[in-house]
Amino acid sequence: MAKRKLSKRQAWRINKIQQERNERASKKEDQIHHDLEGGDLGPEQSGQVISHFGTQVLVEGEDGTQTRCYMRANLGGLVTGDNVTWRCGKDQGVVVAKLDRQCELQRPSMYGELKSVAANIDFMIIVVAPEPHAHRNLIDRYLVAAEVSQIEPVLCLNKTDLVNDDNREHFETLIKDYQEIGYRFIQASAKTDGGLDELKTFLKDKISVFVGQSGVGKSSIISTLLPDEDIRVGGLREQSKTGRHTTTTATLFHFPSGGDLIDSPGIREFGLWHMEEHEILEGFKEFQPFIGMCKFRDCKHQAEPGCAFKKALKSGEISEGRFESFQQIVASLDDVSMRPK
Ligand SMILES: Nc1nc2c(ncn2[C@@H]2O[C@H](COP(=O)(O)OP(=O)(O)OP(=O)(O)O)[C@@H](O)[C@H]2O)c(=O)[nH]1
Ligand SMILES: [Mg+2]
Ligand SMILES: [Zn+2]
Repeated sequence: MAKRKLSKRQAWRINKIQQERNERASKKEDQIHHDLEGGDLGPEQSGQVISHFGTQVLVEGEDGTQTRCYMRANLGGLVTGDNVTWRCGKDQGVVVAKLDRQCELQRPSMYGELKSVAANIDFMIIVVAPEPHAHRNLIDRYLVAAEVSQIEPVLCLNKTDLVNDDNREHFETLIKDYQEIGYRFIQASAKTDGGLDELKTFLKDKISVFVGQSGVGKSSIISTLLPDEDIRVGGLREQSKTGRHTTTTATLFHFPSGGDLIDSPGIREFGLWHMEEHEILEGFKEFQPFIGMCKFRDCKHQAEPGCAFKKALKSGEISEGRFESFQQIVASLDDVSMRPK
């Protein structure tokens, strides 16, 4: 992983962006006060944040209609899935309060700023596919984030129509490994409609966020589950090496029978720089019985005698792949000079 040191220029840019943001926010505040004094706003009502556009959010009100809202600067940021109190104006509304989040999925931005991706989620559906190739380390990073945020992760292999004699064994092993740890692993194909009934059944009445690399088919799955919604799906050329992403903002959709699905933009890397080593360890579910069991309290689980992890590796209680992933993530923590404070 590349080192993320901020150059002077980058730091200056971030500062400048922040300054501009603050100026814009204070202008918005003035507008809010103006509207409030003019009595142009309707009564307070509850709502749910459907998506986020820069300084505005799309809020769904009690009657089910969606309104673009600006938000009071003191709200501290809103994300898709947030429950809010808001007031409807003539063309747009104002969010006046954010309700406490039950849980949130967070990740650091390229600049080390900790950002929320979505709030109040029950399930995190980690989508992988034969194309683009499923990296174990990325899966493990998502799993750590889910475990630490207390969101239940579910793995989903999409594009099963692309499983062939060359890659079948790879995916069978992958699925078996994660199922043995105790994770649910679903197989689906958005293209052929295969396997989606199973997904539909257990997503009912829950709020689920779909995550994974760009191009694995998150939007395609959601669009197959919700055929009436207009959801953008990437063309193959768009998904190629240019690094372009089709979905650019997290958006929430309702299941007609109850439950919500949040589509999120694909990412190549899921940074965990904001976490401590012990948190990463806690994110590896099957490692739990071995924590604190090494002979030396400061054991690095490398070549020390009496290492409980090395023993578990030998006996097969921990897989080589997951242990390598753990070590890779821990090594990447040292790579970063700037972590969010
Ligand atoms: N063969 C096959 N192709 C699929 C399947 N599901 C999706 N695709 C294709 O994969 C490409 C990417 O699909 P998207 O749904 O846009 O992927 P995404 O994960 O939402 O990507 P981002 O929004 O960029 O994160 C599109 O060309 C889809 O048609 C599938 O089950 N089988
Ligand atoms: Mg998408
Ligand atoms: Zn050890």
